[in-house]
Amino acid sequence: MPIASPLAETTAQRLLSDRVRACLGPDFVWGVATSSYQIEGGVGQGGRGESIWDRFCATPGKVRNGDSGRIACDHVNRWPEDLDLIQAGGFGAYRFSIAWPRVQPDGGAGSAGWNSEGLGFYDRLVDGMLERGLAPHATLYHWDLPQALQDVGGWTVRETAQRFADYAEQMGRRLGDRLASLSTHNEPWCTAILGHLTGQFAPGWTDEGAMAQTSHHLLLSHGLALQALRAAGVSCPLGIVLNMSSASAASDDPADVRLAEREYARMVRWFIEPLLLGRYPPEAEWLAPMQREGDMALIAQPLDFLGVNYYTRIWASSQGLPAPRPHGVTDMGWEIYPSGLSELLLRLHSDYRLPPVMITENGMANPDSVQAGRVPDLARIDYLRQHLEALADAKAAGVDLRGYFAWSLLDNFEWDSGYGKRFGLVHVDYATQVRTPKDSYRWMQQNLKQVKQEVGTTGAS
Ligand code: IFM
Repeated sequence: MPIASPLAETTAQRLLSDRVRACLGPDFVWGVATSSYQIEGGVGQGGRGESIWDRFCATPGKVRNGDSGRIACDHVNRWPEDLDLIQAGGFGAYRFSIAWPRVQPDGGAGSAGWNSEGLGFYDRLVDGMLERGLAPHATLYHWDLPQALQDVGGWTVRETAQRFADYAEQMGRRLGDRLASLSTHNEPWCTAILGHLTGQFAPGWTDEGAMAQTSHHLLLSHGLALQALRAAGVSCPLGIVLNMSSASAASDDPADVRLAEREYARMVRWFIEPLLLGRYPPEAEWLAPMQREGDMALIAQPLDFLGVNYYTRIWASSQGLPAPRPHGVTDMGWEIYPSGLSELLLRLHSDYRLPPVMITENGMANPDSVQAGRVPDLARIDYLRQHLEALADAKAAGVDLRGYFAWSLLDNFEWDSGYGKRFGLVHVDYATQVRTPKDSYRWMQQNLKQVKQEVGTTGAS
């Protein structure tokens, strides 16, 4: 699909600097990311089972406007057009997720078995990427648990971890030889905290014990899945995606410093230390999930890569003082804090022996609209540019950074915010499903064109 690049000159002048391009090329993976429930639609069709998000959305008061993923971006039907957009943007990779209830409608809780229509959809999607020269990076769980598993306890019961490993193995056998990477979970923090403590996300629980048990079972399911995938001979790189933030204390006051460390332990260390060190951080012993002997060793399977999703920082003020926010906030109300990305990566790099890292999500919500055929989302261009600069800083300082995926390819269903927040590089008119590339898409397209030309002239592969 030909997509012209009429970028305004002012915007074009703000392309990535030579330093950043040099640092993030030539083998760097440039991609865009989405997730199944947020874009696919096709709910209740093609043998797909019910997911916890279908149920949550149907519960009055849970999602803004009563929105749901029933149609979303109609990606189940429009995927060829969406892959064309990724290719035309100059990206080399696509991070997507598999809807568990589409391929195994009851998650293994009953006798439904595997859904050939759902499996066929992902076969075609992956082949479609390969035909367009896009590297497929799949995630197995981006929050759409089969409702049938929720009905028997969901992530609070240990059995679900084994169900997940069975599902992982099946998908690995089916797609593994065509994937560039396979991640088990996306942002287990969100499933545990937002799904089981604050109730903001499906399944909408507000129970601290359930939250702790869920986080343990998510990690356990990751370890069991990696074991099963490797035993089945799946050879693509295997990893997990964590959402992480740097933490800033509002002042040198020990109370602020302690608070920053506590929040960082709860968000970052609680998940990464079981994975990399085989134990929970002692500072977070307030959470005491039930575990069995050997669980921690199971969780700490070798990782081929770590996916990091970064959006904003943690601001810690024991006095409740607001963050200064010199770069402003996004439409989600999240502070824009680009240097937090390099601060986070450098801290991880100094605290642990990290596997290769990919930034698997980064982006912003902006109140975008189509104006005379264009979407002038200059704020997003600034956001991307500043975060890519921070990324180059971290890479230059020694972090083994392999790739960057912008969140998101398309405007999509933003969970409890429904369709009220737009994260896409491409605008979606939900009434007509018309896709309009935003200026940020064209900006990325120009940068990637330049990166490719430079690679061509240096002869790098
Ligand atoms: O839309 C979400 C995505 O599903 C997970 N990471 C954060 C994004 C923005 O909120």
